[in-house]
Amino acid sequence: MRKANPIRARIKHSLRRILILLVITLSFAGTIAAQSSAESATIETAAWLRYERLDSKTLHRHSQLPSNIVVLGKSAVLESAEQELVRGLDQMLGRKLAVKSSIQGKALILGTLDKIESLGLALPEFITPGNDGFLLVHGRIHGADCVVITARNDRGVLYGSFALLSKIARGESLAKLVEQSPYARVRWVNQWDNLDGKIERGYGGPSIFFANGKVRDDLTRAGQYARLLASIGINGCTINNVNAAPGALEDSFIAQVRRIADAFRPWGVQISMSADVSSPRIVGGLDTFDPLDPRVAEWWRKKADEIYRQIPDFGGFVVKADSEGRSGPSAYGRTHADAANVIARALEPHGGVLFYRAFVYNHHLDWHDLKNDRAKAAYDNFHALDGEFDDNVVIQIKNGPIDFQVREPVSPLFAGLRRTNEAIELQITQEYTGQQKHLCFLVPMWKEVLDFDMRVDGKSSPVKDLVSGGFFRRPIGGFAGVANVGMDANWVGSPLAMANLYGFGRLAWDPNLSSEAIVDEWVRLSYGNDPLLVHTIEKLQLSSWHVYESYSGPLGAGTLTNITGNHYDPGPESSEENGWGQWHRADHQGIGMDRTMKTGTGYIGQYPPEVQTTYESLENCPDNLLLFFHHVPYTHVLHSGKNVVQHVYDSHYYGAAQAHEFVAQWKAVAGHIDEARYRDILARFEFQAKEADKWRDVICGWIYRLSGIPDNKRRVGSPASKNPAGSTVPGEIRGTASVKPA
Ligand code: GCW
Repeated sequence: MRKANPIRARIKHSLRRILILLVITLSFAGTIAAQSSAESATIETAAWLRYERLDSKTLHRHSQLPSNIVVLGKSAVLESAEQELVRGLDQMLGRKLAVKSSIQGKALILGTLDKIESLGLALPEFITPGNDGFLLVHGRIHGADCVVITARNDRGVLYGSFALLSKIARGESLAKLVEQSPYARVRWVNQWDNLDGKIERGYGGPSIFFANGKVRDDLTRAGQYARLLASIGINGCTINNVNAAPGALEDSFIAQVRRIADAFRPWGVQISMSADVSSPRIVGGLDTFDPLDPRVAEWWRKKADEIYRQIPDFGGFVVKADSEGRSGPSAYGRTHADAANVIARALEPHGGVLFYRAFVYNHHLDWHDLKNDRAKAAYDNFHALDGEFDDNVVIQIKNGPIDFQVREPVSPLFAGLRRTNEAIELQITQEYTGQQKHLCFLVPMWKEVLDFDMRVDGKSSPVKDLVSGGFFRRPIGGFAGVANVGMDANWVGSPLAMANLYGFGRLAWDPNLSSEAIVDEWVRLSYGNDPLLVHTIEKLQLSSWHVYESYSGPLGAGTLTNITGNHYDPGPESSEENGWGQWHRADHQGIGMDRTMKTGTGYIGQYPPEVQTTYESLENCPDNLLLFFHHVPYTHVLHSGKNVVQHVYDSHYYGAAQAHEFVAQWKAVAGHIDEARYRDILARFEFQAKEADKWRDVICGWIYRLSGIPDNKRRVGSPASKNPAGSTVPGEIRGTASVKPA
């Protein structure tokens, strides 16, 4: 028998203790980690509606706020407003509002204008809030000082309630009266959700609406989404992909969609659906979908009646036709106006609207023909039909003539429809702008688009006034943003990318807000008021579009990405020699699309005369759109004094260096934000910096191989450089005519 060794026994005992301690420590640490990541997921899902507890100074400032809330009137939307105020003030100020049914002393009063006026409160004469607008005002009612939130409709009261909460969260004073009205009636988001639960160009996880061909049983996230949308004034959401599955219009499916409408209704957000124009044949079993066939008109009428029976506040349809392989009126030799009007007439008795997308182009264009130009397609297809669309049709036009590139001129069609309603389509989801893996705050880009003056009839006519309907005095108009949120805790796949959803809503409400003001609101609401954190995130966001552009799409050449593949990696050669028309025509002599009237495709002729003058000549054309409008030799000297190829080198090295700077800037906020979110965002910036290096090397190598002109700073093309003969980094592929973009 082996004798027990006391020393060994002691060691064994100690080891066991260490092991037990280790297990306890690890599992405890695990709990903390799990807790903190669960907490940070909750924070991210709350997005800009966190209602974080305010510091004591701010708490003191609001000590005079009433402790009672009285809601005049009854509706689901008013109830949401009441609950939101109760919840928000409790979380931020620790003040539990008492819900009262009548006014006794100081109160926070919510109600539509007629109700408020009946209390004898004289509202300032000049205040005439438009539909959905609101008034936030102090007033004496029954001898007591009250805070009043009023509007023409319940939705306006809800918007006013969110505005009050936002002011409190950002530490703003409530002393001044606030009157706000939205710029346009249409403030919609589009979701490109497929019924199987996948989202086209969605980077935030699966659909919040659909799974396995059905509407999800649990629509909690849908309700939370509607609340977020309402808080920024969005009043409509198209729930399914514009590449619409006809099955979405089956009666059995509409019955399911009704549940989504129910989840959205308390937030004043109408739902709408994308519809395939061939539905009368595919779903309805007719032998045609010819828009001029009375049986087709009858089918749409019955379908609309059925939808409104189930969803009385249904918004309408969005249609993509004759585009990228979708069916369309061309099948019967009919026009887009025919196709739009037949559906619009079915919606009209119910107050519904038909959005018809202008994104119609031939994707089998002959690359060899120098006169061919995809950019001309929207105007060519729709301008001639101006005045032929019914009053409840809106033509939904992408901001640029190609497809959400990192920089494009504005679509000339905005100025080309005088007797037709229009809406601008912006892309919140970052398809061509880094797919949420790169930081790219798009509000500054959208601002440039919306502020661009089209000089219609030689008058000031910024795009925002064309799309709102203000300039041409149209009954409907506005903004549609492709949001594509998903089930991820942070909705879009990256916490900082939520600034784009917030910014879209704020611009749709008021396009005159500055990018700085918008990002400041968003940061404070989402991250609190720590000065260093606020300053750092604002700086990062505001520079991010230019940085992304400088390494992915210089001089207006379009995003030089892999267009026949993932739309993400660098792949400049994939644009050429195929029918998709995203060409930049780079060869050994020069680069750029000649779109001039004199020698090129004539695209510039689609703009009003003053804009033509800006773009037609090399002297006037801004550098940042040079290659969109002109084909020039690589040695062409820009307004900046550099030649084209040197600009490409410099901008790529600058952009990649800036992406590395992002990492350093972010590191400065350590300790100013919870550890989980700090690390998550740090990892994202580190990844982006590596990706920016890849972009730099691929694009610099590509342009060097084409031009043969080395970098005068010896970074590219000289034997001593890191990139001597151009890169062969994976992701650079040659395009083929037959491949459909992924
Ligand atoms: O750019 C293309 C996208 C497609 C999208 C299409 C469109 C929904 O790559 O994914 O399809 O635009 O806007 O219709």
